[in-house]
Amino acid sequence: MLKNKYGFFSKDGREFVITDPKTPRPWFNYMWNENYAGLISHTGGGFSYLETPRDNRLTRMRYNCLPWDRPGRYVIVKDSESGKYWSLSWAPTIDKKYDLYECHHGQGYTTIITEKNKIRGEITYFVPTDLNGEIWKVKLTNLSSRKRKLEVYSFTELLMGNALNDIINQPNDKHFTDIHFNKEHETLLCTRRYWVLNRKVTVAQPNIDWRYNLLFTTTLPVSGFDGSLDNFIGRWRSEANPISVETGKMSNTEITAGDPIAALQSKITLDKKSEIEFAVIMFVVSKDEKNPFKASQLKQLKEIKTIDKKFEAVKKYWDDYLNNVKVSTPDNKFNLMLNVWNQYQAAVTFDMARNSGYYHGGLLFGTGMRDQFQDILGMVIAHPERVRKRLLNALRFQFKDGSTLHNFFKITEWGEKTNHSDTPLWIPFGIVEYLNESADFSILDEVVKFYDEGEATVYEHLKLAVDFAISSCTERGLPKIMNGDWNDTLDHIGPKGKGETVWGAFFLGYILKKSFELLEFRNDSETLESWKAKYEQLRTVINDICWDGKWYLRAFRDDGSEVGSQKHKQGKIFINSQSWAVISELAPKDRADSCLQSGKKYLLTPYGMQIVWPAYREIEDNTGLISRCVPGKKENGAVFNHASSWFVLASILNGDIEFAYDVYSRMIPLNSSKRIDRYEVEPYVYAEYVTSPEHKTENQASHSWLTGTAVWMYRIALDYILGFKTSLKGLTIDPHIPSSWKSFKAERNFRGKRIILSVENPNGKNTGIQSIEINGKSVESNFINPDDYSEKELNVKTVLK
Ligand code: IFM
Repeated sequence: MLKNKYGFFSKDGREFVITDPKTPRPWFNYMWNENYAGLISHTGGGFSYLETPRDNRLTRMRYNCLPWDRPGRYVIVKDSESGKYWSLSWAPTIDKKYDLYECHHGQGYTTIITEKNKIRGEITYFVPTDLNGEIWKVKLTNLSSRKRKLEVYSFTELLMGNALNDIINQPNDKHFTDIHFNKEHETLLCTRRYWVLNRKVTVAQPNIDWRYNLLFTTTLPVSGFDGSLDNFIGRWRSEANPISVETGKMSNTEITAGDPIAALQSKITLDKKSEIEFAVIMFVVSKDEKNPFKASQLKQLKEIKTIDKKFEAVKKYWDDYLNNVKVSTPDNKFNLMLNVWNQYQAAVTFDMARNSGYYHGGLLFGTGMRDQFQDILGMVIAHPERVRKRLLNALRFQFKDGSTLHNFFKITEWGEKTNHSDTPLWIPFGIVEYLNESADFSILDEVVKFYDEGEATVYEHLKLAVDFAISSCTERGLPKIMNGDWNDTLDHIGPKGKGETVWGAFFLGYILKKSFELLEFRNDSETLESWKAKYEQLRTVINDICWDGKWYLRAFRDDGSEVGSQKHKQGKIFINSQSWAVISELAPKDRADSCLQSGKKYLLTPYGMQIVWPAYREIEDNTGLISRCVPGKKENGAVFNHASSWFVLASILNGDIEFAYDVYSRMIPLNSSKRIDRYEVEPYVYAEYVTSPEHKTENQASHSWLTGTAVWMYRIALDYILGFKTSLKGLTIDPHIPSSWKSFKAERNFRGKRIILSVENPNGKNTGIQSIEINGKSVESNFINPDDYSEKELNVKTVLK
């Protein structure tokens, strides 16, 4: 069984079950559909929002105060006879000892099971596929042999509007709240009479309405309610001991001002050994709906069978999603990640970007353009139609000169132009990957408006992005770094506009090369010729001036001084220049060998590859934030998993497959988190970084869930290790596996077909196909064009030589 001291993976891998609530940090999960989303911790913490966590936050979560992971979505049960009360999610009444505590984080739902005072509680939180809201389905079982009188308190602290404004202007913000109890429907109807949709922090107050009503209800008969946080909790108390729960008396306050809470009380009696099922439902409807109760078909929604159906639909959605890829290799942990958690995390990053998590408060970033065009890599296999929509939407944030906003916010459609040099180049990356998967070339002729003025086809948007990057090179032909590149913290290398990025040169080369197949397909020979020439020019300039003897430099400052050289005291070697030298195919073989060898020598840690070595210990104003960050963490020398995954890819491409797999395996969360009290964060998903040996908190991880690592680890495994390499024309089967694997099987959907691959490796090889058979017939090439086959399933059998 795959486990650690706080929990284990269920047998089918679909759940991580936490058995001790006192985890080192709150361990989160997500529940969401295309519009409505929430994060949910193993103690019921987390917040919900509609469309965007900054401008349309529905419930509160406090980031900068103790106790952490508060507030949340709580159901407190009270024994009316003894007066004892406890939470069905352990928090907020955490001082109580439970006979059983289990939190099951699954895909799109979290179930917390507790036993306390001879009452078993099972609470399942989920967001239905077809509701702008969430459901907390509860089952209570009386385990005792006497009748029990219980009170049930369901509550969540509301925000309803702009979460940034809630932090900076709450004392004024609270004069616009409205919460009323509708007796007929036993439902709290909650709203706010204004909405701050400012693009930045400003004293200007817009004169507009929050467009929604939020409904909070339960399927149980309601015996009391509260819309006032102050009255429900009471003076000098907290969620852990609300006065209303303690006294059993709800104040039935409807508010027209004040801090809002949605709290309902119900009273139930449970015969001995009997059980009851009920649900708490929270959702939003547009104020355009004159009768929100009718619009939401509340009556039907409140039926348990409707709720069960909605939960089944969530489960089916995830069964279908995960079914797109199935693997069975000799490495259980690899299988578990690929079959469930890595695929799932890729779906989370697709929808949450870097914008809503325990480590991403949802106030600052919105959706990053660079992140967005990578985050499609997972979802594109399961739902290319969603990716199509996403690409078309994101392209609206490009300018007519080919440059882009760096990030954008939904609803306000505002973002910042930060002039990071790499950002526009992720546009072609995402479009080509979409085409590789879907072969939907029609997208190229869609017309999309620019953020400033005018419009162009998707194909033109793509070319403009590349041409903008080419035109942003210095006289000697390297890309200007401008305000940074993929590494956000190399942000003061070129303030005068002369500094150059060596990684950016490799990346530009990679994007050019990646586009050649498309240019050929479009018969765009003029562009092809000029981009090929640029690619060759990059090869020359990079190899003339960016080689440091044993590895490639990272950048040149405005004054021409180097970054990332063996001459330096700190920041001698940066990972990305080495890995992308290989990925871009711009390094000659001897240099590819040497730079990867150097990476291996200086950057390898027990948890993966560190991003730079040695970490900066002295501040370098002319390098950037990297040198102000503590050594060993974040971009300053951590095992930055996203970058580490690229080193794995480079090692595969350069033929060092045993090493590549070794690093891949070190990075798998269950391996890097072996010392879980040190590692701290969720062991079922990748974290952005793991502290390297350069800091005394070595192995502590942070920023779990929302990282580009998710899609890259997924696709490196699928495309390169298992060997399903997609291209515009089809699929090439080319595995790169550890020699210890005697065989493996893997399946993936591709352009309407199921490709079922089984690989035998009798001679303990890493790669190289000896023979290949498709549906019983031997074939010459390992390239598959699915259109050549009428069958739905392609059984591909191969042997490594
Ligand atoms: O590349 C960035 C990413 O866009 C956001 N997280 C940090 C990365 C490295 O700086």
